[in-house]
Amino acid sequence: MPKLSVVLLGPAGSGKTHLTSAFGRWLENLGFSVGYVNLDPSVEYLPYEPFFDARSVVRTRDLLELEALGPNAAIVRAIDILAEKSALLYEALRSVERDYVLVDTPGQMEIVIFRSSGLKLVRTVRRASVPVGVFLLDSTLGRWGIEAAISILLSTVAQLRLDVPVVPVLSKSDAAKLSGGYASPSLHAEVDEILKNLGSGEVGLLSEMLFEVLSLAKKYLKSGRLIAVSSITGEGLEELYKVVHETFCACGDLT
Ligand SMILES: Nc1nc2c(ncn2[C@@H]2O[C@H](COP(=O)(O)OP(=O)(O)O)[C@@H](O)[C@H]2O)c(=O)[nH]1
Ligand SMILES: [Mg+2]
Repeated sequence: MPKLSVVLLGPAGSGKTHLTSAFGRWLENLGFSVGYVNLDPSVEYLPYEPFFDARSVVRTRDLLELEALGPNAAIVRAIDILAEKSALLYEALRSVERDYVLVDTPGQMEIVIFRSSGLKLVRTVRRASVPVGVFLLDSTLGRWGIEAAISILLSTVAQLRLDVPVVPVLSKSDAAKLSGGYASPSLHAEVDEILKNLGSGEVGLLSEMLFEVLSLAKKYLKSGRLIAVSSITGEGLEELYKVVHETFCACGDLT
C-alpha cells in the first residue's frame, strides 16, 4: 500500500501546526501509526515529534547572522537550502513505515506556493507518497465576506500550482463559535453564500471582479462537503478523516 500523506496548507497563523498535532493524535488514538514532517525552518516550538525536521537541515534564525540576511530573505533562503537538500526528505519519507504521514508546511504559504523551492518540496512528498492537501480557511476571519472569498480562491491556486488534490477546511471552529463537523452541505453552497454577500454589498469594480472570479472558480471546485475543525476541542477531526479519505480514494487505487 502506498504511503498516504496529508499536507497542511494555508496562510500564516491559519492553524497548520496545531492541526498537524491534533489530527495526528486523533489518528493515533484510533490505532493508526502516524509520522510527522516539519517543513518550517523558522518554527521555534512544535507540538509534535517529527521524524523529519527542516531545522535539522537549516534554521532560519542561524541564517540571520551567518549570511547577514533580513527576516524575509532568511526565510526564503532557508527554504531554498531545504529544497537543495530535498533528497534527505525523500529518503526519510521512503524509509519511514507509517499508516499516515502529516506534513506541516512553512508558516508563510507564499513560499510553498509561489517559489520553485516550495514546489520542489511538495513534489518530493508526492514522489514518495500519495498526498492530499488540506487548505485551512481561518474561520475567525469571517465565513462569508471578502476574506472567505479570497481564501477559497487561494485554495484553488494552491491546487493548481502544487498539482495535488486540495480540500478546503474551516479551521478554529471553536473560536468562531461554529459547531465543528459538517459546516455546510457542500462547498458550492458555501460559495453561493459568499457570492450572495459579495453581491449585496456596495458594488465597486474590485468586488464585482471578485464576484466574477469566484463564480468562475465555483464551476471548477469539487462539490465535497465543507467541514469545520477545532484543534482545541477536537471537533470535526472525524469528518476531516472521512473527507481526506474520500479524496485519497478518488485519487486512484490505494491497494
Ligand atoms: N481557538 C483556536 N485557536 C487555534 C486553533 N488552531 C490554532 N490556533 C491558534 O492560532 C495561532 C496559529 O496557529 P498555528 O498552528 O501556529 O498556525 P500556522 O502558522 O498555520 O502553523 C496560534 O496562536 C494557535 O494557538 C484552533 O483550532 N482554535
Ligand atoms: Mg506553523
